[in-house]
Amino acid sequence: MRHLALFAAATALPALFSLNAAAHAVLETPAAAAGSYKAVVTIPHGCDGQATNSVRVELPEGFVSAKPMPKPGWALSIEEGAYAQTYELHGKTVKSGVTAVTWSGGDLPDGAFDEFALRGTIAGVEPGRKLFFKTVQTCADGEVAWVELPAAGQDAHALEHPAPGLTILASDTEHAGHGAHGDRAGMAGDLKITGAWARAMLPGQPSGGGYLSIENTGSTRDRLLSVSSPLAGKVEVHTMEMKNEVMVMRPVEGGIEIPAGETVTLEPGGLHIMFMQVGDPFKEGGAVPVTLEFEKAGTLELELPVGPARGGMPDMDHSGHGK
Ligand SMILES: [Cu+2]
Repeated sequence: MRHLALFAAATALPALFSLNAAAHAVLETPAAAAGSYKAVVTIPHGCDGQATNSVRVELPEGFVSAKPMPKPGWALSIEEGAYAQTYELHGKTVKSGVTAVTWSGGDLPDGAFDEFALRGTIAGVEPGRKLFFKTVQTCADGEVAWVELPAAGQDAHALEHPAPGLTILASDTEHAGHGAHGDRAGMAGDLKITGAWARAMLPGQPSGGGYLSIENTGSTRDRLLSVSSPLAGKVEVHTMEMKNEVMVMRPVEGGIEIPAGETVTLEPGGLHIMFMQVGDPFKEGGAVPVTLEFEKAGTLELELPVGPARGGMPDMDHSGHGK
């Protein structure tokens, strides 16, 4: 009965996603600007029905000073080496670091998915370029190698086993728009907006996601009251949670609090901006103008560059992962 009630309630919401098996290994956040980045590789299924026992992720040049996240039940091994380039990070010269990470000895059933995470810094990569995290999962009798790279001009979706890709966005000062309150791009009062992007939508898809971080550099709390865009009939801020293996999104009531001195991040799999009643699906490489309205800082207009459609939680790309 609880089940029925949940489904009845859920269908009344703007969107509902079931946890079906996704076809590809992807990065949870498939677009980011230079700076700190958490690479979360999602392994969507096993090898031909077999459980996955190890996962090796090769780190691309340009993702430096990386540290893997240990996983209970999995042994961690790290490969280190020299980078092709030398990086200046926080006043230090960085020439080498982790180049690959393997989580092994685990048991991830074919019918389940899991995430393998690393934190590092994106450096020395031009906006618009893509970094690829080649990933190989090994099972008892075989492996699945997510290592194919698209040729120039080729659609990565045409590949059978594409390597998880990360699109590098222009840094925020370059793409953020004009603050109504100040002369610094991406600033509204004490609030600083970074890492803003929107996900490309597929033809016929009526709604899409937007993501950004809001840092409150001031000493009083603020609140994001609303988001609007001329490209969407309706825009809401959503939370996302798992209920009985069903991903349910619901609008946040009363806005989002931005506590003093803290950063609130809207990202795939969590809080996000939901653009609804979108006439023309957002296309990768485009931009979505938005107006953020804050309780204290007032309004801020900025443009969200449109990143790739794929990536994110395997069930949340709104596409069903058809080929
Ligand atoms: Cu949503």
